[in-house]
Amino acid sequence: MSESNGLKAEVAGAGFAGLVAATTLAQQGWDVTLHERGEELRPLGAGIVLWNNSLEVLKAIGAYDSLLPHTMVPPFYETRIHNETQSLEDFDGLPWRTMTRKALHEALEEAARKAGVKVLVNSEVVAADPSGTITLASGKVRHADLVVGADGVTSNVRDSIGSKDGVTRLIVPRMKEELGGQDEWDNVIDFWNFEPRVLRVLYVPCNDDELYIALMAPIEDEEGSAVPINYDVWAESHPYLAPVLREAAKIENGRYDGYQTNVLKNWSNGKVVLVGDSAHAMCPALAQGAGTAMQNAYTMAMAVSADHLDLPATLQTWEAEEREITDRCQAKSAWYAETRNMSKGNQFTPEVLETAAYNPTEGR
Ligand code: FAD
Ligand code: 5PR
Repeated sequence: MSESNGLKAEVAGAGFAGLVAATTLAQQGWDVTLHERGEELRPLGAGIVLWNNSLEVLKAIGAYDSLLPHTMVPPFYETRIHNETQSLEDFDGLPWRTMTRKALHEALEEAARKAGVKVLVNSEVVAADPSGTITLASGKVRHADLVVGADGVTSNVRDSIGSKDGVTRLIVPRMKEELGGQDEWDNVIDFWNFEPRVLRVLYVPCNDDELYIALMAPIEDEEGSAVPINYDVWAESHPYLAPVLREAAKIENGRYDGYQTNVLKNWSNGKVVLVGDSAHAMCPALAQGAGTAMQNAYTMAMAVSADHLDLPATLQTWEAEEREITDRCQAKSAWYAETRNMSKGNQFTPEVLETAAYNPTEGR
């Protein structure tokens, strides 16, 4: 850990973006307070796929080693239409891993605490000012050299657009034997069914015991988007997944989320900067929302630590250097969500994997 640099940062939101920003800043010598409006630190959602860009960030901030035992690298990313294999992709050795969001969150929380980040729960940030102040729900005003808004897509959804599909995400037991026991059940399998209705199951093993499933249905399909999930509807469409769907139907507190994306003109204003979903929420097709959130949280924290004489200018330079790759990823994700073209298989071309392959820690 570096010596104190005498600078103070206030970070709003303890999601993946806020935890990475806060930890990196603290490791670089900042006095960091992280505000979480919830009563405890915990992730929303179920499982997650991470790629090289965010895995490198986790290594750089010392969160990788404790996370590793809770993750896996599935042999293939398989895509099926009506249960017929369209493609088996392994990304030519590009690093990727699956895990539960809980495991990722715990590893990041541990790194934040070790770095000396002060975490305040039940602390909602209601406003921020470009001069470097935040106002809490309690009415208290705090001053800082840097304010980081990492409070997610609902913080201030500006140009948010709805989309035609959405997903219910759940963690269920692996049940590899019940599914038949073959090695194919270690793959990520993206099961796309279009007839007689659009019902897709993305099957993502996270470790020996836990399976992440994302059940996608159009927003207007009341049965397909129902929570708890409608077992009969899903099992009729995907009978080979019956044991897993039976477990999924027992989960009462799931949620169906429509895809959301937001594009901002600028990611910063004065001493206030946005990172993660508050700046660039994206459709999940390419599994890069959290990856780009961590990537940008890290590069922002490193940039302001290297050059803090004129922070508003540093933030603008950082955005100019780092923004385009995220914009491209966000646009591609939106296109895939709109066209459902991931179903064709073999879509993870080098161009599509541009963000996944990026190493934000190189040269820093
Ligand atoms: P969030 O996770 O939303 O965290 C925001 C935090 O701020 C929360 O803890 C919240 O309680 C807190 N907060 C909110 N408002 C305030 C406030 N006013 N004051 C204080 N605290 C506040 N990404 C991947 O990389 N791989 C995937 O496989 C993947 N799959 C996805 C699947 C789906 C269906 C969806 C919807 C997204 C997926 N993503 C994936 C994207 C990923 O979930 C998000 O991009 C990521 O969680 C964003 O992190 P964040 O920290 O910016 O925001
Ligand atoms: N990829 C991943 C994912 O969790 C989802 C999607 C794609 C890893 C879930 O929504 O396209 O919906 C997707």
